[in-house]
Amino acid sequence: MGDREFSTPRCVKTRSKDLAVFGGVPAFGEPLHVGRPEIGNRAHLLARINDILDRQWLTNDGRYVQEFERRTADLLGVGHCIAMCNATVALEILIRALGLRGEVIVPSFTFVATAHALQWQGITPVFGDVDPDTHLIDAARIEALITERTTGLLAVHLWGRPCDVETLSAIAYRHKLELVFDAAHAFSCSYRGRMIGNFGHAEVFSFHATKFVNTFEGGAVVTNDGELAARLRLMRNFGFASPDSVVRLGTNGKMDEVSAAMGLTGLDNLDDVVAVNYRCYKAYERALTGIPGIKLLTYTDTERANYRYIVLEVDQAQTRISRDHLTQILHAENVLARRYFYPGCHRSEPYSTLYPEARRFLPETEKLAERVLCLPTGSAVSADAIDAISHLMRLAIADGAELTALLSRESDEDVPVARRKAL
Ligand code: T4K
Repeated sequence: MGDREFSTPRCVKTRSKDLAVFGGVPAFGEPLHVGRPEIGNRAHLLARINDILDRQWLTNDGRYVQEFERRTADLLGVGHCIAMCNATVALEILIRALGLRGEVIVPSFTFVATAHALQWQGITPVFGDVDPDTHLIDAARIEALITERTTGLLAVHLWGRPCDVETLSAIAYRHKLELVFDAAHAFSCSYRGRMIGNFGHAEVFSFHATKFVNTFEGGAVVTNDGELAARLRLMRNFGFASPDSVVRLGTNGKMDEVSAAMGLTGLDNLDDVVAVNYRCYKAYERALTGIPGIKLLTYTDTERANYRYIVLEVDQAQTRISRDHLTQILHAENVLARRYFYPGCHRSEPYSTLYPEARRFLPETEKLAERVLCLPTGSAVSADAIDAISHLMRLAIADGAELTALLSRESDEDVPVARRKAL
């Protein structure tokens, strides 16, 4: 697994007055991040980087990028992998290569890059609501959004869980729309036993540092359409067909060699990372069981998953403490939980100004944006840390109403001490 950095809790708290938000000692001495990168075998990575330096070939379709593309395509059983500098640029190049224009239907409950990739090219993202159980775009509501300007569907396999590909494909076919997937989270995941990467016209992965396999920064388009793949290769390299021949408009979307070396090291390590993530997921499942108002998003055992995200929903009606106050409490304990994907693209700029009415049509997105919380996982998080995080949540929820009252109160005094005295 390479370097492990288990963060051990330094104390177990039994009373909510000892929480760090009230001035107590933080349960963890070091911050526990969501999205901590997996480094893999450092010696193998450094050997590859040394080889790159010795060869003096640093970028522009080098041998490590080619190997990364080949191994990725083999792993997914897909015809073509075109590695890029990040997933946002990969989405932009793909959207342009397919000639999308007008309006494209996309979920709002996603990282803002999904919508930006469209808007950046003058395409209107039309936000579709999500299914409250899966957090994925609700296929049943898509047809109502289609107009004569709609040219495509850009669905997102959020948290690595597969969209309803079959229904989306049928809609796309019926309305002659391009179907593409933002598969940023879904590397090494499957839909009905087939690897993600094989669906729609093309799919886009992210290999950002925070992702399941990382290349520091990086992304890729994968597709089974050879003609599209050739176009994408030209477009990611300024349109160069050969050294002196530019045959179309292009940009610089290339992945460099050191990034590919990191990606290859990640591919070597892939099964170990899945095993670690799975253990963490199961440990959270056990530890969170029975906490009222806390629901852990589940992965289907019949599909291949990477278990990269631990996603909770906080139902304040039961916890009597909001997701945001819970986040505040965890942060004070050095557990840097994240509110992905708050507040939703439609409430972020430029969309909230351009489409101020969007929220009225996105009730499930609005609810989820208030409820979802992602917890730290992966090889940097030990079983003890998971127990401690779950224990902190249990403690906070047991006194939910009192803590809500205290945390909502503003004071000019030393706030943590004043709050502690009040308990
Ligand atoms: N589509 C979807 C559905 C996506 O989720 C994303 C990216 C994209 C498209 C676009 O992919 P790229 O163009 O990025 O390839 C982070 C990532 O920057 C972003 O890639 C990712 N999604 C998103 C979900 O998370 P932020 O704004 O949350 O990043 P930041 O800096 O707050 O870091 C996140 C957490 O990771 C923190 O807890 C710190 C930790 N971290 C981060 C880095 C960079 C580390 O521990 N080490 C690190 O090196 O967006």
